[in-house]
Amino acid sequence: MNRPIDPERFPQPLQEIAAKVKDGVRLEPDEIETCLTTPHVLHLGRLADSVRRRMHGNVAYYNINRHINPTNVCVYTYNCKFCSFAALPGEDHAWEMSHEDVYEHAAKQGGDAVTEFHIVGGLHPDLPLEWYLEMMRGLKERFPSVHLKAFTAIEIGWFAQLEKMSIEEVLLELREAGLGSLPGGGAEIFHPEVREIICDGKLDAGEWLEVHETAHRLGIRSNCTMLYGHVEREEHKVDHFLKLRELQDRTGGFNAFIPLAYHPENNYMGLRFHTTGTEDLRHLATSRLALDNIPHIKAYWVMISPRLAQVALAFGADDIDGTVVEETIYHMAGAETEQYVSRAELERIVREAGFEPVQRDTLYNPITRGAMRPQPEPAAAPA
Ligand code: V47
Repeated sequence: MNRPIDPERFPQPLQEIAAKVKDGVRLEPDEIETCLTTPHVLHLGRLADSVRRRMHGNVAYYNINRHINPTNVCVYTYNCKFCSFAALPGEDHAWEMSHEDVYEHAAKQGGDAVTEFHIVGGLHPDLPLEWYLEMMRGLKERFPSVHLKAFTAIEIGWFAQLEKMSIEEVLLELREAGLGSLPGGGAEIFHPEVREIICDGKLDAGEWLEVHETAHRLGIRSNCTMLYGHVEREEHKVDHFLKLRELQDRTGGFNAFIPLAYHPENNYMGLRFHTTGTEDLRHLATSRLALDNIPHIKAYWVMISPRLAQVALAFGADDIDGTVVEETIYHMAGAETEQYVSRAELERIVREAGFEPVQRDTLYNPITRGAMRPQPEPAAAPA
């Protein structure tokens, strides 16, 4: 049930924001900053929940997916200080799958009917674009109905650089080989003050946004992310939200936003703290309020645990990602969550939190098992 908001019942710093949320008015930068810093997390959650219910009612989405990381060899191993996944060629923890390894990995799904392969990897210095095209064609041949959500903007930029091609040419070749959509990784924090510290030399904000804008123009949908909980300040995150919101106003091509909580183990950042539960909930709720034009906010259970993902459904999130099966990026960075959660368990988690689980495909079409279920209207961009 979506109870009406009464702004007067909110603590002072949130009253004007509550009035705007009630009327569906877009938040200004200073108001987004207030959301990011408020100690009144439950009140903030209440506001995010009212927006989430307006957009999606009582539905919470999940999918049956499988992560595949063909290689972790990456030329940016020393640039991306926060990354615990990457390795230089020849290092003990470096791996490179063959095409056959990828297909074998893809087939190890267990009993569930997978609808998505989420494929990302390092920037390998010796694997040409053709290697990836062949891999995609091979996957499509073996698993024709599975959506390939593959390659972050950073990988797309790397293919373009390696092959001396434009971003558009790379995307067209990948689409021809079976690419369905782009995942949201690699965005980190757009602001150059932060990028210089955590990922100097990597694709900058303009280039990341250009990859996604080009994809959207070609009709390829994508997700977007923000990595928080390290050296960034509030104004950097506000800037990040505004850049995503502005691109979405122009293209409408983002499906989901995923706030990513920094994990500190096994990397060169020199930070020791994990984010806290309230910090995670505040970022999820702020995302729902700030990104009024992005339809879905994902609480990625691998990162914040299935327990907190349940709570997140009442703090603005409407999606908990999927079965995942085998995750490396967060587990190499110290995540203590499971590698796999079954469909039955995802549904139990959602139901127990008071929401209605709906299995979706990558593009958020409900997967009907039995009666047809209508897709909720996407949120209209505010006037
Ligand atoms: O780009 C890397 C982040 C991202 C760490 O699109 C780290 O549906 C925290 O983008 N601590 C990859 N974060 C994951 C990602 C993603 C995940 C789930 C769903 C989707 C989607 C996308 O993970 C990287 C980087 O931003 N990351 N290292 C770390 N130590």
